[in-house]
Amino acid sequence: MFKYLLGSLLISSQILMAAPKGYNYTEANVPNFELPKLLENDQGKPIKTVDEWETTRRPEILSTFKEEVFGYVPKKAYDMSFKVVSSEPALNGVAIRKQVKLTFKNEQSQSEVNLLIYLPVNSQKNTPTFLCTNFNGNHTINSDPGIVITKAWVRNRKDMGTTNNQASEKSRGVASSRWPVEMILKQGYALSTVYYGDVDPDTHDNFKNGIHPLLDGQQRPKNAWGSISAWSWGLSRIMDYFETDPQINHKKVAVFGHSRLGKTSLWTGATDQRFALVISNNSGCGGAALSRRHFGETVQRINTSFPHWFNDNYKKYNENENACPIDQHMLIALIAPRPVYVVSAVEDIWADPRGEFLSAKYGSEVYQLYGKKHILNESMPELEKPLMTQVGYHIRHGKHDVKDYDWENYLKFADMHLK
Ligand code: GTR
Repeated sequence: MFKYLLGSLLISSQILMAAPKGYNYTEANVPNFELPKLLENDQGKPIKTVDEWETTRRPEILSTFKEEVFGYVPKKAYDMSFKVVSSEPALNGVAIRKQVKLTFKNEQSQSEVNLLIYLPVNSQKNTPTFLCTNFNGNHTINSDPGIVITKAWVRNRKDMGTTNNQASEKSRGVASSRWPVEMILKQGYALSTVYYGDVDPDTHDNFKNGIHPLLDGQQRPKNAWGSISAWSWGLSRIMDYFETDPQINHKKVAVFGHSRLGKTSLWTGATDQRFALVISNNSGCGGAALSRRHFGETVQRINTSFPHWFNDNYKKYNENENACPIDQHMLIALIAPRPVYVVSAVEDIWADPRGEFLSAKYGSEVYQLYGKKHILNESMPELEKPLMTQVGYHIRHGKHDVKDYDWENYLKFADMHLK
């Protein structure tokens, strides 16, 4: 009994930690709302065919997301070059560790992004890959001593031995619980990863760091890109690189991200149709969760805590979600007909698991239009009972994190669609 009580105390303190006070965590308090219609254009005309979706409605929704939420990427010219820095056996011989430097340059500035690729030793040609953003540097995903340590800005964290916003040897492998590299390789996939801070450090400095000096002009309009859009831009540049690398099958790239990086993977899938499969892990507000539910994190809160993630127009919808011409089910729909997998964790109430499920469900309307298997008629599944059609969803035990259980299912889902 005592053990049980202690357990539930621990769990509730974890929930509280991850779920700030003063927000709604009660289903009964979710307001009534009407979602903007996917299959009706801005003039109220019904969208009945794939052709109408692709030529009118999809472009409408995509530009609304750019205008009102994530922002436009500036149209400035730059040169891009790729350099394979190293390629050698690693992880006790099960992998080839390849590291690639992407350089971007114009008259304004120069910027570098470092890509780490683990290829299965027995599959080094035309290999499908997961492309994943990571939170703390490539060197944190595995204790492999050969991984280059990022020189970019990192968050100061005692547990990671980071001071003065610089990473060090101490943080090698600290995030390895989220990265079952061997499991992924064994199933015939490469694992490619990039530190998101290489593209744009996640600290608000009025867009002076990362890729911004290369592409931004003097003035930033209200619809200028925020950091999520910048991180996505970086993933698209890595896709440009993949198109030149015969070791990677660029037609079979699954883009994956957790939390803010799950928001990023969804936006990447929406903006760049070269990505074959999209995975959002615990992406929450501004990701898979429906904003109109006002459950857990809200638009106002996210725009206040992270004013640099979205564009300035998005702030119009602080405590005013119903005025927004889109909601997040439309982000899922932009990925159609490509497979998309949305994942929640039951204790991650800040991210609104039910809202994440409902986006996948309602976004399915467009998958249905394509004649793909979808989850439009499903109700929220029980814990650890994944739904896997062209649209996938699962909710697992535990908190805001990435677990082996999640990866086991990503691999199943990828096998279903990419093999
Ligand atoms: C939280 C934020 C969430 C989520 C998370 C993360 O603080 O409120 O939207 O993005 O950070 O990325 O870990």
